[in-house]
Amino acid sequence: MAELEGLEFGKSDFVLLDEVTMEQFMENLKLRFEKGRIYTYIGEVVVSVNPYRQMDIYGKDTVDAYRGRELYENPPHLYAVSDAAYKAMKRRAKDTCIVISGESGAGKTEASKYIMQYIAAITNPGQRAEVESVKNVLLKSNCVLEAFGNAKTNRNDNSSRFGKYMDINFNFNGEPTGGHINNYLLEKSRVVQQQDGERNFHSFYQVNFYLSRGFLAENNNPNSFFLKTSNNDRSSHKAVMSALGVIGFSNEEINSIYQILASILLLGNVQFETDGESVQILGLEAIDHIAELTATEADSVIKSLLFRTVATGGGEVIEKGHTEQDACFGRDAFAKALYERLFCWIVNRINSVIEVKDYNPVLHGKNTVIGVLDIYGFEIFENNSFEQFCINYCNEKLQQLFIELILRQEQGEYQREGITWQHIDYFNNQIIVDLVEQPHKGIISILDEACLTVGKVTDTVCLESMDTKLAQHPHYTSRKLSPTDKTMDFQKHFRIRHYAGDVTYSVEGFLDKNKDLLFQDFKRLMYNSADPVLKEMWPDGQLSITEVTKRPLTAATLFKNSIVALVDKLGCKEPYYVRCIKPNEMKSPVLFDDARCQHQVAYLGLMENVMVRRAGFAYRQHYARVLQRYKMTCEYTWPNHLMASDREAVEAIVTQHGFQDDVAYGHTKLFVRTPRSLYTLEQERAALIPILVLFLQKVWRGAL
Ligand code: AD9
Ligand code: MG
Repeated sequence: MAELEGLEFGKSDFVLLDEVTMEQFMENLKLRFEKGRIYTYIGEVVVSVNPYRQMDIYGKDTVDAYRGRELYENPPHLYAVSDAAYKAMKRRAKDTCIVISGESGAGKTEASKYIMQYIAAITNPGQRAEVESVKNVLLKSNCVLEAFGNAKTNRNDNSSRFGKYMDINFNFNGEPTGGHINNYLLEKSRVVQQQDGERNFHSFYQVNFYLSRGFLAENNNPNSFFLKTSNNDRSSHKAVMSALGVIGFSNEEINSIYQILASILLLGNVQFETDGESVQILGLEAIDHIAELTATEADSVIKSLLFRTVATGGGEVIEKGHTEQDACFGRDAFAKALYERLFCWIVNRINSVIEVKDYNPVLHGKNTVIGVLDIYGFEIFENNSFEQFCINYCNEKLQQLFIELILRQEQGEYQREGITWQHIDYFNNQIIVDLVEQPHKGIISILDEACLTVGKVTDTVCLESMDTKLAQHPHYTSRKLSPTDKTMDFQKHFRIRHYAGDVTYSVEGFLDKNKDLLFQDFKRLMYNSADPVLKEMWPDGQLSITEVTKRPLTAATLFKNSIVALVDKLGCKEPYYVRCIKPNEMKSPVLFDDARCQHQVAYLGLMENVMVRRAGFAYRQHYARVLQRYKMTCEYTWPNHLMASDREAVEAIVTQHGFQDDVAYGHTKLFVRTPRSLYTLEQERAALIPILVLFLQKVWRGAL
C-alpha cells in the first residue's frame, strides 16, 4: 500500500481539520500550496490550487501508483478521482461524470486534460488498434478545440471561451469506444472586438502560417482584425495541423477552415461610407478576396453587405438598402456567425469521427459513460455584459446541482438510514436561478419579451421593465431601485447578488446580443457557395425570406435550454467534483493571495461541504459488502459468522479493531467517520491476504 503523506504537508482531507473554521481551512490550504501539495480532499471532492508551474506529478509512475487504488490509499490527486469514476463505471456499470469548476484561470482545462490522459493511460492494456485510435482522437480533439475556442484574456493566456462537456463511452471491458462533445455558448463577440490587452481566438493567428497569400501579409489597415503573431502561434499551428490530420479532417476540409478564417479577417477590413443617400463599401479589394475564399461572387458579397431582403406585410419581397450603421452591424454579425458556425461544424465533425457506431448492447454489454465538464467559471469583470450574464447563470445552475447532489443527497442519506446528524445551513441559490430563468418573471423572459416587441425597444426600456418586475427581488437591484448607489448608472446598470458575489451588468447591447440577428441574405450567400464544406454549415440559407421564422428562439433562451439539458444529463450520473482555486492574479507559482483564495473557498461552498461531510461520515457501505471485504480480520466473522445479522457481524469487526466511537450503524449501511479507521482495516486485510492464500493452498493440497 502506498504511503500516505506526512503531517508536515498539512491535512490531506479537510474533513480531518481539528476544527472546521475558515482560519483552519485557509491555513491548511496555504500550507499545502506552499509545500507543493496542490490537491486536497473534502471526502471525494478534490480541491485543487493552480500551481502555475510544471509539477512532476503526472508521469507514468504516478499513473501506476493510482491505478485501481482506493481514494484513501494515496495522497490526494486528480488521478484518484478519475480512477474512482472509472471504477464506479466499470465495476458497477454506473454512468459517472467529473464536474470541474472554478473561476477563469483556476486550472479547469488543465485538470480536464490530466483526467483524460489518465483514463487513456489506464485503459486498453492490450493496445488494440481501434481502441488506441479512439483514444488518440479524443486526446487530439482538445488541441483543435483550444485553438478555435480559446483566447488570451486578461485573466488567462489560454482562456476557454466556450463550455465543453465531453462524454467518453466505454464497452463492458472498460475500454473507450468513442465519445461525444457538447459545446456551450462560444463567446463570438470576441471575433470583432476584444478588451485592451486581450487577443482574438488563437486560430486567427495561425492563418498566416497556412495561407501564405500576399493579401494577408500586406495588410496595414489599423481597423482590421489582424494582429501580431508569435513563435508560440507557429508551434500551435503545427500541433493543430497534426491533430486535424489524426482526427481525419481531409485536406479540402482543412483548406476550407483556413479560408473561412481568412475571409473573417478580411471582413474586418471592409468599411462603409455614406453620402447621406446611399452607402458604399471602402476597401473593395478585400471583397474580391472574400469572394475567392468563400467561393462566392464578389457582386453577391457586396449586395449582401449593402442590402437586405424583406417581406412586406402584403407578402411582397423587396430589397432595402442599409444605413451605414446597419451595414456595420450586418458585417459584424456575419463575421461572428461565420466563426460560430465554423466552430460548431468542427465540433460536429469531430463527433462524427468519435461517435460510437454499431454498438449492440446485446452483443457488447452495457455501454457506460464518463462525462467530463470543463465550463467557464464565474466571471466578474470591469464591464459585465450579456456573455457574463449567461456564464454566471450557468454557474448558478451548476452550484444548484452541487447543492442538490452533494449536500442534500448526503443529508438525505443520513435521514433515510436513521442516523442523527447536525443540520447544516447552506445557502440555497435556487432563488437566484429563479430570478434568471423563471417563466414570465425571470430576467430571460423579460429580455425575450423586449426582443419580440415590435418597434424600437431599447436596452434602457428593457431595464425599466426589469426594474418594475423585479423591484421586490432580494437579489436584484439597479440604480433606480437604489438611488444612492453611485456605482451604477440609471440608464445602464443592474446588479445581481450571485452566490459568488455581486455583479453589476451593463444592459447595453443585451437586446442585440439576445436577438442575435443575422440577415437572411448572408445565410443565402453562404448556402450558395461553391465550397461544399462552407455550404454544409449554412443549411438554413436555402429558406427564402418568406419562409424564415419570424420569432426564432433568442440566444438567452437557447443557452438556457442547453444548460437545463446539461444539468439533467449530469443529474442522472454519479458525480465527482474538482473545485479549482486560483491562488493569485499574477500567475505566480509562489504567491498565495489570502483574500482572493478565501473568497473562492467561500463562494464555492467548500466550508459547508466540509461541515456536511464531517457532521457526516467519510465512508459508508452496505453491511454485506463490509463483511465480505473485512471478515478475515476478525475471529468472530471468519470464515463465517453465527450472528443474527450482517450488521451484528460488522459490529463485531468494528469492536475488535477498537473504533466503535468512529462509526454509526444505519439501517442498511455502516458509516465510518474518518478515513483512518478504514485505513487500519485495509492494512490488516492486505497483511492477511498472503497468509490466507498460503492457508488455502494448503487446504487444497490436503495438507491441513
Ligand atoms: V478559463 O475559465 O478557461 O479562463 P481555466 O480553464 O480554469 O480558465 P486553465 O486550465 O487554462 O484555467 O489554467 C490556466 C493556466 O494555469 C494554464 O495555462 C497553466 O499555465 C496553469 N496551470 C493550471 N493548472 C496547472 C497544473 N496542474 N500544472 C501546471 C497549471 N500549470
Ligand atoms: Mg479553460
